[in-house]
Amino acid sequence: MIETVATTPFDDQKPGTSGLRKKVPHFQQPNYAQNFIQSIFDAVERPEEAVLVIGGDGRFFNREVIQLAIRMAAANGYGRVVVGQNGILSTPAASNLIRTRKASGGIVLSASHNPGGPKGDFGIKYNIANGGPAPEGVTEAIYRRSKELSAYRISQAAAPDLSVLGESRIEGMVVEVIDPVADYLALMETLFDLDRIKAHLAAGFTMRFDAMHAVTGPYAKAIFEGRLGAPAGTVINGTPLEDFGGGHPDPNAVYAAELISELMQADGPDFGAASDGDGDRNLIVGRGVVVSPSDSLAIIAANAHLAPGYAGGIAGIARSMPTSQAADRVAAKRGLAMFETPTGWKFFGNLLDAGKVTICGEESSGTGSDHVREKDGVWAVLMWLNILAVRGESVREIVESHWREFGRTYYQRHDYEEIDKRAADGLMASLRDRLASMAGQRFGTLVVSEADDFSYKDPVDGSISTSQGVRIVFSGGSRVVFRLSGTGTKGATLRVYLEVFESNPERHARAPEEALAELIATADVIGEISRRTGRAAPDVIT
Ligand code: VG1
Ligand code: CO
Repeated sequence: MIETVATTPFDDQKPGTSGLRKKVPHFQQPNYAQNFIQSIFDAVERPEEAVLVIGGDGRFFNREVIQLAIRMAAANGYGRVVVGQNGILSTPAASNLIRTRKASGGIVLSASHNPGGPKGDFGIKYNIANGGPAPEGVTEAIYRRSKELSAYRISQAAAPDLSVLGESRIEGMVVEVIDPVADYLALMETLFDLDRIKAHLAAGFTMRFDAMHAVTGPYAKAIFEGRLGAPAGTVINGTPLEDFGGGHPDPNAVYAAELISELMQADGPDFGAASDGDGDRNLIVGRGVVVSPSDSLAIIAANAHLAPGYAGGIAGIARSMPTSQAADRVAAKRGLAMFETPTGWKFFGNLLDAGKVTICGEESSGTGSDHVREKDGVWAVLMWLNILAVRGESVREIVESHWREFGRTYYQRHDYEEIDKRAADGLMASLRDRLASMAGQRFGTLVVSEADDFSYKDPVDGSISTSQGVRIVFSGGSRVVFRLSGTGTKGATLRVYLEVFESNPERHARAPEEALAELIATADVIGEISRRTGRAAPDVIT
């Protein structure tokens, strides 16, 4: 029996950088999740009897919302739902399934790297038929619908048991419960020389992977310990938990500190990696060296041809605007196309679909390629392993030789979290007001050469996105970028991105904080950060 339930709209269901993200209690308000899911079903393009992929990162409240989504899909004319066993699907695995199963879209339940549990964060993200995050035109349509919604449709039947693989029906709709890893592993087989990596591991190369009690646990165990034969225990924190074991599933120097400290030991593993809540981010560490995500993007772009799936070379590279320009230097030297997009993976979709780029990346630990339409944590780890197996060098040797060839781009991101929203808006407004008069101003040894508020015109569909972050470029190419996060759930988060280029190899061994010291001080002067936020230092440096 299908029921139509009367509801009243919420006014805060505007998706941010990556879907709708709120605290769990906020999502638990009566009809809150139902309204948003109905708004998706009403707003998106889908044929009759369409296929819908549903999965999530296993965080608290996933189970309830997956049941709702299945019952609502059955009441809204979908023909088939493909769902991961126990509701588990990493974001890249969901993207892959949407593509291979010719689905009209997918719903991914995740708040990514944000903490989980009853007081933690929850999120709902919609991906379109190409497997990628809904572009702004679609998220706007969903938001508009959410503001006028008066009813939602739901089946009164219970959703099937998601622990059992196979097909069942609810109303007329088929529910297909699948192994979340199998299709994904099959895709990785086509891209990488897994046998060669396996041989490299068998020959004594050692690694550690921290799944942070999040979604990549089952993937990592099946791929690294299963397919590649790494010893049991290679994957740590490999069981997905609803609250991520009380941790913060964000693979950076702060939350993956234990993994990093193991890799900094002289007798530590050769290679370490971690992924985030929903499996789309990656951290790459070598013995004695943490690879910055911007460098990782550049190194992957320069070496991708060593993996069989990319042996023909890559078409081009795209990076989000705040990501360092290290990848641009690879593109320039190798004669590759280079694109600079706003923050968020949704801006890469058109470039990938049009074949303009093969490799994409963001400074926030996101790297990926045209194999899916999301960033992909396990993919990045396998790409590094493939490169390491072929080159037979250490991570440190690969990083240092990259710097010698292309120069080193010192980089840091400083986050000021949960600051007062009005203070944050005031800071950005003041910067924007001063942009026109900034060029030519001198701060210590730094002279501003250009200053603007980044806007982007999509080269494929011509859509324009404005106010994507304030960029201040100094003569010599150093850069500071200011932007507000679009994924937080409390107050505002100010992100300050800093980079300095160094071509001289004799100056490549400095600590980033030393190389960036003058720029950091200048960013505070220009952005009036401490004065306006009351903070003497950032909460997180990555
Ligand atoms: C952050 C990152 C951005 C990333 C987004 C989603 O957004 O900066 O690069 O695409 O998270 O990543 P923001 O607006 O907070 O800066 V994930 O792993 O949450 O899907
Ligand atoms: Co994520």
